[in-house]
Order: sequence, then C-alpha cells, then structure tokens
Amino acid sequence: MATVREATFELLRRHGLTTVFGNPGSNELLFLKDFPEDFDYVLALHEGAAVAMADGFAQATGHAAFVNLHAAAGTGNGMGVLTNSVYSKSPLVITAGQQVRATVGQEVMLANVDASLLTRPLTKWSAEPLCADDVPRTLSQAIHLASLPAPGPVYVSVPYDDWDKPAPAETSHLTQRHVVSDVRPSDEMLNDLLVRLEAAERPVLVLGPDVDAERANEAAVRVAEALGAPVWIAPSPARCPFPTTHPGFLGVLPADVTSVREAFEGHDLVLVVGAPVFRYHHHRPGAYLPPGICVLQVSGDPSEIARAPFGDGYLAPVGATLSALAEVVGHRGQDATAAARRPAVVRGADRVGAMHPDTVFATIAAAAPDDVVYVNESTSTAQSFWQHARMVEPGSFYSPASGGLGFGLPAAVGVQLAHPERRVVATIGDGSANFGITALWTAARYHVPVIFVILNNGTYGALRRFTRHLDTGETPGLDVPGISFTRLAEGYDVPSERVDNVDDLANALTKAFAGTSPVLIEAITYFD
Ligand code: TZD
Ligand code: CA
Repeated sequence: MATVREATFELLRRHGLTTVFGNPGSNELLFLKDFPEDFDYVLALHEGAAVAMADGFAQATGHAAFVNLHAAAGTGNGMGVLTNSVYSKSPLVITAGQQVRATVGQEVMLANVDASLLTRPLTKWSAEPLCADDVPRTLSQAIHLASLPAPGPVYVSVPYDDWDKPAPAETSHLTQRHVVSDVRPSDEMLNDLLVRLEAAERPVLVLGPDVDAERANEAAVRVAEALGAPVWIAPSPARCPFPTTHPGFLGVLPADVTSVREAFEGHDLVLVVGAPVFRYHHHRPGAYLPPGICVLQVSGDPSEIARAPFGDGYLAPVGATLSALAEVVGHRGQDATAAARRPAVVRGADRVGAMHPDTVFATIAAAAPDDVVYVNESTSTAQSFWQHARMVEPGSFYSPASGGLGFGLPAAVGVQLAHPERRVVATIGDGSANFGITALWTAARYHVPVIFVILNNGTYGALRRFTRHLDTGETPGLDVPGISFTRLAEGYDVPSERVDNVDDLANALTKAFAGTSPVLIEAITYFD
C-alpha cells in the first residue's frame, strides 16, 4: 500500500511538478525522505530566494511550480517576495512542514499555529488537511486551484507524521483527473467588442502582463496593426507583452493618474488587455480620463475587473480573446503614428569612474542575443531600461509585480532553469541585490548561467527620487555605500568583474555571453 508520501510524489509527477524549490527544516525531512530519482531539489539558502526562484520558473514555463518551506519561520521569510506572486498571478504551490499533529495544540517548538491563516491574504487559498488521509486530495486541490483562472499562489501546511501513513486506496483517482477550464470568449462578447473597436476613430491599446503570460503577444500585434492603434504597456510592468521594436510601441505608461490621462489625450477608445486598470504608483490625483473617451478592459481575472474605478469590463481569457479579435478585426489600412510620437533616445553622459545607467542598458542591448531574457530589479532606472532594452519574443522580461524587492536576483535563476536554451541577464540595483543575494550560491551550485549585472550607485535611488516627490528633504536610511559585489560573488563562488566604464563593460559582457557559467558584473553607476 502506498504511503501518503508516495501518493503525493505520484500526484506531483502527474502534474509535472518534479522540481522542488526549498529550504528544509526538521518538519520537512520526512517529506524529503526517499526523494525520488526523477525529481530535482533546488536548494535556496533563504526562503525569499526559494519563492522567487519558483516564481521565475513558474512564469517562464507557464506552469505551476512547487515550493517546500520550513514551518512558520520559513513561510514568513518567503512572504515578502510572495507579494509579487499575487500580482504576477504565479501558480505557486507552496507547502510547509507542520509539527506532529498531536502536538501542535501545545505550541511545541516549530508548531505553525493557525497555519492556514499565515499566508492570507497573499495566497488564493490555504489549508491544513484535517487528517493524514486527506493530504493527497488537499494537495490536488491546491495544484488545480493554483492554475485555474485567475492563477495565483496557494499554501498547504502538512504535519510531518502524515507522510509515512498509508494513503487511502481511493487516492489513485486523483492522478487520473483531467481538468479543463473554459478557454474561449463567447461570440456575443466578441461581437460587442468588435462593434465598439470598429466604431472608434483613434483607438489605443494598453497591454498588461497576462498577454505575455498567455503568449498572446503575436495576436496583440495583429490586433494593433489591424486597428492602426499604437500600444502602451500598462503601468508598473511585470512582463513585456509587446515587441519593443515594433513601430507602434509607445513605451510604458507612467504610473500616475495625471500622466495616464495626458497619455490618452487625442484618443477616443482605450482597449486594456490583461492588466488591472491601472497599477498606479505615484499619487498625482486628478481626473482619470480625458472627456469623451471610452475604456474597455479585457481580463481573465474577476477581481481585476471588479476593482477598476472606471471602464467597461469583459471577463474572458485574454489570449483566446486577442486571437479571436485578430481574426475578425478588419484591417483599416491606417498606420499607427506612434513611432513619430516616441521621443528620441538621449543617452546620459558617463563620468570618470561611474557610468550613466543608460550606458549599462545600451551596452547590454548591443551585446545580447535577440532572444535574451531580462529580469530587472533596478528601481530608479526603469525608464532607462525600457528605452534601451530590445525585447522581441514572448517571455523576455520579468520584474517584481508588486515592487517587493528580493525577487529579481533569485527569479533570474528560476527563469534560467526554465529556459536552458535562452540566456538570462539579471539587471539588479545594489540595494535590491542584497534582498536576494544568496541566490548566487544556487546559481553556482547548480551551474545556472545567469549573467548578473549589479548597477552599483551606492544608494536607494528610487527612494531618493521619492524624497523629492514627497518633499521630505533628506531622510535617514537612503544610502548603501561600501558594498563590494565582486567580493560577495567570490564568497558564493560566482566569477565576477568590476567595471566603471563602457569599454570594460562591453568586454565583460562579450566574455559572459561567450561563456556558459554564471557571472556577476558589478557596474559602477551614478544616481541621476
Ligand atoms: N523592501 C522591500 C522588500 N521592497 C521594497 N520595495 C523596499 C524595501 C523599498 N524600496 C523601494 O521601493 S525602491 C528601493 C527600496 C529600498 C531602493 C532600491 O535600490 P536599488 O535601485 O539600488 O536596487 P535604485 O536604482 O538605486 O533605486
Ligand atoms: Ca542603487
């Protein structure tokens, strides 16, 4: 008779969840006992890194990823990064070991008291099975829920004395279940959208991360071209849903109410696909929209539609909707004038001993192959990044979706594990890097060939910018001088180089792309 552990591994195998990202403790060892040979365990040295790696892996593969954390403390360490998984809708199946069932009530050491409440409201669903018999079914529920629309992270706490118990015979049904969800918008909905789109004279598209998540980038291009509509990426982007080289690409919408309104001036219809309306950041209150404009939002996420402060909502899978629209929208023969409206790129000047961030991103773009994947967590330089990076293929960009730092550096490891055939470049700020630095060890240990470029300007640049916006004057806690990333890299056994000028950076990148191992390039920059 199979044990609960064996039944669980069979279930995970059936769902393709054969990579376990984790950091173990005493509560987890009985789950990991007799670890099957066809499974991989990827050890992260901090749970934030484990969650971020799994998140990068899930987003890049387009499938659920499995995480195993240690009790409440390990879960807590993972929760900062988990704030991103909510908004990137990453289907993470996060498990944690619980103390022995009969002892949790006494609150013995490492008991995860009220475990199922711990990760709320970040997880879509969380549970602790009521008995050992129900562990496999609870995990099956978690796996399905994580992936069913709208996808998102789930959490299951399992007492460790459950794993060696016999699994009920009926458990075998679980591995045979085949679940499909509705994958097409209705004809009525499509027709309504079509009529409104075709009636518009000057439509504009705003695309969000779910377009890339559903690999609908090409369909979005076809819809934009047929409508003659230019394309913005929705504010605070976590992914790149549209080729940045397309003449109709306008860039990333600024993340404040007033700038968005200004960007929409001159248009009569905004079609938002696969994004919330909107993920504003800087508070610049005012009217949301110019007069007389109509906003249509297509999303597969009921919450995203329900919470929008304006616009009409269409609840439907974004990939299928864009593909269907691409088939039916008539070509107007009208060229999007976007290219003309995009300001010319002006590169900031380097200084002696410190590059402008523009130099870093432009030099990477010149050295990188066309199918390069970027993971970016360099906060004050986002605009510079988007001006210079070239991203053409789906799945070319990942960034922390809620702004929770500690995602980028480890997520790059997860993305690279998912895409051995593409090269991942992680552009990470010196401040951000420290929240996930231990992932360097995982990259070295498992030979994951990420090129880590640390932009070292010695400060929390984005916060410096906010002090101006909020008019606070100088505050404490803004500078982080004196950190050597080459020495940190050496400690984690990742080869590294420190560069402070464009020639040395270009040489370091050429070497890095020619090689097949992880490399860290510490790029000395200044805050602009
Ligand atoms: N802690 C966490 C987990 N997430 C955060 N977003 C912050 C703190 C606050 N924070 C920001 O929102 S941006 C930022 C911090 C500390 C500075 C990041 O500095 P950096 O990049 O060096 O990575 P820049 O380009 O210098 O801003
Ligand atoms: Ca910085």
